[in-house]
Amino acid sequence: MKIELIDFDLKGDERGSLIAIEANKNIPFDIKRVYYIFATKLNVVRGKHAHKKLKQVAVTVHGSCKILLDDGQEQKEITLNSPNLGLVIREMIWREMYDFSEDCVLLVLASEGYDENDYIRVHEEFMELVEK
Ligand code: T46
Repeated sequence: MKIELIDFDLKGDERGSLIAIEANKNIPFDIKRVYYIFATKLNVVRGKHAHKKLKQVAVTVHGSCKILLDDGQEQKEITLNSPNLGLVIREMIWREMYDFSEDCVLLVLASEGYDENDYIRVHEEFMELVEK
């Protein structure tokens, strides 16, 4: 599985840093929704699902966490610990997020609005679909 990481261009000067995110420029889709995950409790595993259509980019704008990606054949663990780095999570990829630092703010840019019908929440179902 190819891991797609976006290295955001850092606009830094003597005042500090700025990163600009733009749909179809440094993000490979139209951004229809933005959400962020924070104040995650110790030892919590979030995610544990795949999406049928949704594409996303995840950025730890503060702190760190780990993300496991599973395409049905291979699993890879990515540590996100920089606001400079965006992880692309495409459709039909099982994801789990864990080892959140106390101060982690995980920003997620999504290609579609929220749709519960787009979620695959059972791993066996996900495996059946990817094997088809
Ligand atoms: C994903 C990973 C990376 C909404 O009402 N609107 C939203 O846009 C989202 C994302 C969630 N919700 C509600 C649904 C649940 O009642 O917020 C609650 C927590 O959502 P969930 O349990 O799905 O959160 P995670 O962290 O397990 O998964 C989320 C995204 O849902 C998912 O698409 O890929 O982050």
